Amino acid sequence: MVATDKFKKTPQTDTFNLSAYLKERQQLCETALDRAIPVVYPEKIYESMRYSLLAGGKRVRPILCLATCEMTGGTIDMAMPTACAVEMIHTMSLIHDDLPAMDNDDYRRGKLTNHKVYGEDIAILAGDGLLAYAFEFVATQTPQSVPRDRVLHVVARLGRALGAAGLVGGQVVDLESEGKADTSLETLNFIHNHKTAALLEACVVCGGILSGVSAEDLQKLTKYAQNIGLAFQIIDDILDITATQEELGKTAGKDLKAQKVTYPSLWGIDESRIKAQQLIEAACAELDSFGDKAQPLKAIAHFIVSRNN
Ligand code: GRG
Repeated sequence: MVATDKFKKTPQTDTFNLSAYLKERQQLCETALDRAIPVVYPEKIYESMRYSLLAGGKRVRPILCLATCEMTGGTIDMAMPTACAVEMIHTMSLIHDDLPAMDNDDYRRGKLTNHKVYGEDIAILAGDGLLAYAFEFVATQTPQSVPRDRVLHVVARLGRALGAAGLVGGQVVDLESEGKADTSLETLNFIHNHKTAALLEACVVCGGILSGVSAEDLQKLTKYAQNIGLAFQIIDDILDITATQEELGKTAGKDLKAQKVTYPSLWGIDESRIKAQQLIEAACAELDSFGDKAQPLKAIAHFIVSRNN
């Protein structure tokens, strides 16, 4: 995908041009993802996997993984296979989330959803294919210069983030909460800490694991990521109310229709924005000890609350 102007509202500082940084990183990720999955027999499944994977998301997750690895002394090459894997996993979760049995959506990333184009059977399998390939890709494509125990650690960390202790668990409670106006803040936090924040956390933490960070720094990265993860979801909830279908690339106003309790439904839009901003400030404070090297991750955190899609 050609880098678009989707980051044009990104905040700038005198010393760090986030728009340029994001566009460059986005392009690196697009190229790597395109190369990662060639179309071979049986073509239909590879085409279906590529249809959603290359449909032009913001690539926040792989960029977080690359940025963390670099900030902590590693290189883009060390982290690129894991960065591709987290985008494959994220994409599979979107494909399954959009299925009629779950959120039942017709549009995603500005295009018809996978099951609308390929049918439910192939969409389920495309998600399964992306999930399995993500782990294969990390295990086989991470450069040999990265010690194998780090690769094993990444595989385990990703697995934990996705299963019943992570995305899957969050999705289950989300499905159970639909239409329940008495969903508590505690339940809402559980849903989004698992459904959204767990993968964002894994992206950051895995970037650090690949470069071999200390346990102390891993703890700081974890706190940074948990804070941006929750802020990401608060903004997602706000955008569902305030943004158009064109801006979002998916159906807008779905939470209200599904009678879902959201952060803005509990706190109002203004208060939700304040809370998201506070989470971003707390996230950035965790990175102070990394000095100037933390500029990209801090700027990405601010982008998360200023984005319009
Ligand atoms: C992972 C095994 C496994 C199963 C998936 C369906 C499911 C279980 C979980 C749902 C997870 C989900 C869809 C969470 C929502 C996360 C979210 C805020 C998505 C939007 O992310 P953006 O804005 O989207 O980064 P783009 O398109 O830019 O990548």
